Parts: sequence; C-alpha cells; structure tokens
Amino acid sequence: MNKQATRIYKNVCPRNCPSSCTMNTYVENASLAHITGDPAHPYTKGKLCAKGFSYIEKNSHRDRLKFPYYQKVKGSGKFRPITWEKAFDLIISEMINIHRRYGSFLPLSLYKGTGNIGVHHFVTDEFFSSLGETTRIIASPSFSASFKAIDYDLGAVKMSDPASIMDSSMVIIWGANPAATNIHLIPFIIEAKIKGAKIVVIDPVYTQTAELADLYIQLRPSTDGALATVLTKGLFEKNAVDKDFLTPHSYGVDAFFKMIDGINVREYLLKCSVPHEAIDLLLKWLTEAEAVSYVIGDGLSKHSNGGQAIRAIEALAVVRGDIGKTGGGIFFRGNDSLLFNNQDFNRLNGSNRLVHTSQLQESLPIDMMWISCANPLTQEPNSKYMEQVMKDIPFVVTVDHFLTPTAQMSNLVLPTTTHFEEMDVVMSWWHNELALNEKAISPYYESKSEWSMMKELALRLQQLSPELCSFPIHYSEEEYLNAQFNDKVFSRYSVQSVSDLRGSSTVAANLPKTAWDDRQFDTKTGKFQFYSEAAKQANQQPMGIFTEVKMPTNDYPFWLMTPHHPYAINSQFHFLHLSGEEEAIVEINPKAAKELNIFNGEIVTVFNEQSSIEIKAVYSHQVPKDIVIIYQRWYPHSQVTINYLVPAGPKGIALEPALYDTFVNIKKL
Ligand SMILES: Nc1nc2c(c(=O)[nH]1)N[C@H]1C(S)=C(S)[C@@H](COP(=O)(O)OP(=O)(O)OC[C@H]3O[C@@H](n4cnc5c(=O)[nH]c(N)nc54)[C@H](O)[C@@H]3O)O[C@H]1N2
Ligand SMILES: Nc1nc2c(c(=O)[nH]1)N[C@H]1C(S)=C(S)[C@@H](COP(=O)(O)OP(=O)(O)OC[C@H]3O[C@@H](n4cnc5c(=O)[nH]c(N)nc54)[C@H](O)[C@@H]3O)O[C@H]1N2
Ligand code: SF4
Ligand SMILES: [Mo]
Repeated sequence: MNKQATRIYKNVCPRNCPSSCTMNTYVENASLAHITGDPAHPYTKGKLCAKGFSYIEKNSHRDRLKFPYYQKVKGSGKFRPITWEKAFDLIISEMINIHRRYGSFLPLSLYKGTGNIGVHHFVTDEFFSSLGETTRIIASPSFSASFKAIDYDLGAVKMSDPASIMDSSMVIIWGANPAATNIHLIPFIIEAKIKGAKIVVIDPVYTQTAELADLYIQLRPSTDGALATVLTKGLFEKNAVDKDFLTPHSYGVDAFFKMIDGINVREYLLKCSVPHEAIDLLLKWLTEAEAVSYVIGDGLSKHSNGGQAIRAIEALAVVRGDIGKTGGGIFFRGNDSLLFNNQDFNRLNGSNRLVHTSQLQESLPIDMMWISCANPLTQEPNSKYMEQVMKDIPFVVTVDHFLTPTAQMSNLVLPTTTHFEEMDVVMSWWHNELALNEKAISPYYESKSEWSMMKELALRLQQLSPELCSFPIHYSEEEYLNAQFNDKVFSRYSVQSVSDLRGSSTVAANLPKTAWDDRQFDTKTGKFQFYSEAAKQANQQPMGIFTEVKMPTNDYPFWLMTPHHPYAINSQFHFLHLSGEEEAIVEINPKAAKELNIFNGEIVTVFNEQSSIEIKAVYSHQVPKDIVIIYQRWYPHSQVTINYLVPAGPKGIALEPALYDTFVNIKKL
C-alpha cells in the first residue's frame, strides 16, 4: 500500500454514550483504512469499545442505505429508489398542503432521538423552529424526571470530573452497569480499588460490574430509596453526619431527620430484601470512608419512583458530607450538555405544541412526521401503539443509515452521512471534553448530511414564499456550525468557532474539578434542599423518601428488565455479534424455569396484558427468581420487538416513563 496516500483525520464517536471517544481515522484512496483510539484524549486515553472498532465494517455495510427510497403504503416493503429531486418535491408538496389546509405547520411533527448527539444533528430541530409553530414529539425514554429530582435538591445538574473517582475511598455503583455502558470509567474505578477503595455494586442482577465489587447487594428492583434511607438513618444514629456541611448549607434537615426517625428499618429492609449483615458492613465502611462517590445509573431512573430514589441517595451523600469533596459526590449525567444555539430548547419550544408519545393518538391530526436519529418502533415503550400511530399519520419521513423497523414503516427513507462523512462538534454529557469531528471521506453513495437536507428544503420553501421558513442559509457545514457557538460555549470552553477546535484532540471545560466545591447551590435557598417547595408544588414528595411502586403479581410474577447491551448502543450496531448473540434471548433463573417446566434453549412465550413475544429462554444464575432479562437492541435476525411488552407509563409530559416497571409471565409455546 502506498503510505504517501494515507491521511489521518480526527473523528468523534457521536453515539449517546458517556465516553464520546475521539479516534484517529486513516484514510487511503479516499476510503476508511484503519481506526485507532486517540491516545491524546484525557479521559478515554486511546481506547475504543468493540463498537468503535467496528465502524469500518458499519460504514460500508452491505445493508447501508444508498439512495432515497419511497413506498406509497407504509410497511408494504414495496420501496423504490428515487432521486433526491423527487424526494424534496414530495416533502415540499406535503408541507405546502399542510400549510394551505391549516394556515400553519402545526400538524407537521418532529420526532428526534438520540442516535447522534453531535451539534450538527440539532439542525433538524432548528429547521422545524424556523417554520413557526410545529408539533414536537417528546421521545419517551429521553425525558427524565431524574434531572428534575436533582434540580429540586441540588439546583442545576452538575457533576465532578469523573476521573476524580480514582481518588475515592469508596465507590457505590447504584443501578448502573458501567462494565457494559460506561467502559472508560472502569479503569478509574480499578485505580481507586488498587489504592484501597471499597467498591459496592447495588443491582438486582449480578452484572459484569458486580464482579468488580467488594460488596455486591442484590436488592429488589425499585427499593433503592428504602435502602438509602436506612443507611442515612444508620449514619444519623452513629452520629456519623457531617455537621459542618449540614447546618450552614442545607435546608429542611430537621423535617428530614424527623421523617427518617419514623421509619421502621426492619420493614424497609424486608422491602429491599437486603440482609442486616450487608447493611452493617456498608454502614461500617460509610462511617470510615473519607470520600464516597455514588455512580447513579438508569437502573434507578427507569422506575417510576426513580426520581425519589435518587433524591434519597443525594440526601445520604449530603448527610455524609460527600458533595463538594474531592473523590466524592453524585455522578449522574453531568453538566448541561445543550449549550449551542441550535440546542437551545427553550427557544425552540417557545411556540410549539409538545406531545408525549403516549398522547399521540389524541393529538391527531398530525399530517406528517419527520423522524431523525431515532428508531421508535424498536426503542419506544408500547412500540405496537407507536406502529399504529405511524400507520395513521399520512406521510412519514425517516432519516437514517439503515432500513430499521421505523424506516420500514415510513413512506420516505432518506440516507444520511455518518460521522466520517460530515463535519460536527461533539460535547460529552459525562466528561469535560469538547471535540471537532472532521469530514474524512465523501458521503456513501447518495447520502446527504442532515444540514444539507435542511438547507435544500429551506431554499425551496423560501423560493415559494419567504415567510414560510426563516432557516438561515449557510454555504458549508463549517459555516453552519460556526453559527452555533455563543457566549455559553465560550465561557465553558473558551472557543468561538470550529477553527478554535482544529488541531487539538479535545478542549476541556473550564469547570472546577469538583462540582459544588463552594457548597453554593442553585436552589431557591442557595442550600441543599432536603425539603423542596418546588417538588411539593409539582405534586411530588417534598423530601427524598422512598415511595412504593407496583410489584410483581400472581398473574405477572416476573419483572422484565431490558437494560443496555454491551455490543450495541440502543438499536445501533445490530450487525455486531461477538459471541453469537444475534438472537434475542430471555435470561431466566434455572429454578424459576424448572418450576415452569421450561428447558434451557426452549422457545417460550413472554406475555403481559399489553402484548406477547416468542423468544428463546436461556438459563442464567445472574438473575434472581423473580426477574427476567432481555437486553434491549434491534434483533433483525429474530424479529423480536421487546418494547411490545414495555408499557408507556403514565401520560403527561411531566412524568417519566418507567421502562423497568414492566411485569410479565412466561409459558411454553
Ligand atoms: N426497553 C427499553 N427501551 C429503551 C431503553 C431501555 O433501557 N429499555 N433505553 C432507552 C434509552 S435510555 C434511550 S436513550 C433510547 C435510545 O433510542 P434512540 O433515541 O432511538 O437511539 P438509537 O437506537 O441509538 O438510534 C436511533 C437511530 O438513529 C440512527 N442514527 C444514527 N446516527 C444518525 C445520524 O447521524 N442521523 C440520523 N438521522 N440518524 C442516525 C440509528 O441508525 C438508529 O436507527 O432507547 C430507549 N429505549
Ligand atoms: N454498551 C452500551 N453502552 C451504552 C448504551 C448501550 O445501549 N450500550 N446506551 C447508553 C445510554 S443511552 C444510556 S441511557 C446508558 C444506560 O446505562 P446504565 O446507566 O448502565 O443503565 P441500564 O443498562 O439501563 O441499567 C443498569 C443496571 O440497572 C439495573 N437495575 C434495574 N432496576 C434496578 C433497580 O431498581 N435498582 C438498582 N439498583 N438497579 C437496577 C439493571 O439490572 C442494570 O444492570 O448507557 C449508555 N451506554
Ligand atoms: S460507543 Fe462509546 S465507548 Fe464505543 S467508541 Fe463510541 S463513544 Fe467510545
Ligand atoms: Mo439513554
């Protein structure tokens, strides 16, 4: 191979993953030749996951979309390739028809997912805003009451540099499985462990992360708030509370302690199904530890009482004095990651109709739906309902790389560029780095970047009538991206444009290494709020106390957990099978299986009131008797849609979908 022809580009993995890895991409003869992790990245340090290393395969995968495709009848599979001219004509004529009929674009809706978190991809949000009033569909999973929970007590969501976990004397991994979902955190946890830190994993399932633990606590799902409250009470009784922190820096502590005083520890531990010995050991370590880090995952926020559980854990951290301490504190999706102009949701949502997915049917007419960075037919709870809604909407457009189940249920499917084929800026929601993604190669076949699609549409609309669309026309992706920088970005990263990012691997945020090190909170009182008026006004419990939720019943005796798969990112990387797991499986405890006369490897029916699926059962000692697991991902090989079983949760945009409050039963076929 001619070495002269090799050029190295900087790319950033834009997946909804805490790592946001930068990579060095070797391009030879205008195509991807080789990818390595970027050793200059201060957090990921040159390591990629299996998915990152599969990008060359993914980028030119034989199933990748090459052209725009159209089908008149959704789901008929009678797609035919069409030209971009024809595709734009179809879209514009639908849009103009809507505007003529209703006098606005309100029946035009956008469903935007998290398939690509780069700044470039908020261009679709901006385009929709430039049309005046439209409908924005709030994707169930991305709307998290957990942020709200943190808001109530701690004020704005902030997070210390996750690398500081290596300085902890105790790490509690609470409802998270970083060995699969946050792999670059693991070396820091191991470093802390080598330095003597105790590692505690709290999870109903014995995960790969649990294998790292000094103490593994297998509690019943959604009882974490009870466990945290018992621990806080224990610290209080041992007088192991940080009084220097509490009195001057917290609000409502007396009411909180009074409430804690009233709880019955035995009863709470029965709820959690955690033995006393484990609590005694945990309390011993908690009284001895200098600084404790609490790594909080989606295992908590995906239960309907998850927000309350997180508040109960925050209260524990404050009582111990861990907030603001080096090597201590709450580690949960960090600092505001929507700083750029086109990410400004307040501005974007100003005059829009917001509709939660579970309210879509009542919200019709929606005459057209645009889906970007999303695969709701795989990822949304109650996905069968979603399927019906998509059928009912006259014209659905999906922009993607692959013919996903969602694309298959669309009228028009538009092929888009990958991060190797477009320019972007990616900001991590976990660590402190911001990075430029360079365009390394030309678009695959006829793929277009989302910016160029939006620009083409805007030009056509503006030609018809300038009032229809105020989307700004730029001449290049770089110029478009430059227009997204603002004072907030500058004050965080000291950069003003793409060129300020060029040449460096990443740019670090000007943030204190430890969040809340000044113990000043962005709450109404300026203190940590054990008691929150705002929570009370929002009809939530004013204090972080355990609240009961649904539990398994005789009819549906198993919890169905559908956590995140190590070799997928949500519905992406469907082709990646490193140990033959292309088939969807339900993992079941052998004792529970034998009681149902189910053999290892047998195809079974998993069902509940909402739906049923047929799936292969595999014995697993990692799950307790009352839990079954199916890792969420797109399984084209088995054609199993897990989210048929997962209920959409309470209606209304203020509530969180509780994806893991799902109960099922299992029977032989
Ligand atoms: N049962 C169950 N369901 C879940 C979850 C669970 O734990 N259990 N987790 C939930 C969570 S936390 C999340 S965040 C969601 C995630 O679900 P989604 O937000 O739908 O995210 P992905 O599946 O990662 O990506 C969606 C699509 O975006 C496409 N895509 C990738 N890059 C681009 C791009 O540059 N442009 C465009 N237009 N498309 C692109 C991908 O090919 C993919 O088809 O799933 C949720 N659903
Ligand atoms: N490899 C990979 N990495 C990913 C993703 C991916 O799909 N694949 N997705 C990314 C995204 S969008 C997200 S949101 C994150 C999610 O990553 P995580 O925060 O790790 O979340 P989950 O995988 O949903 O669940 C984590 C653990 O919570 C446990 N759990 C369930 N219920 C409870 C409970 O009641 N209490 C406790 N204590 N634990 C419980 C589950 O058994 C599971 O082991 O990962 C990101 N990283
Ligand atoms: S998926 Fe996550 S860990 Fe893997 S390469 Fe992308 S950012 Fe890095
Ligand atoms: Mo997520």
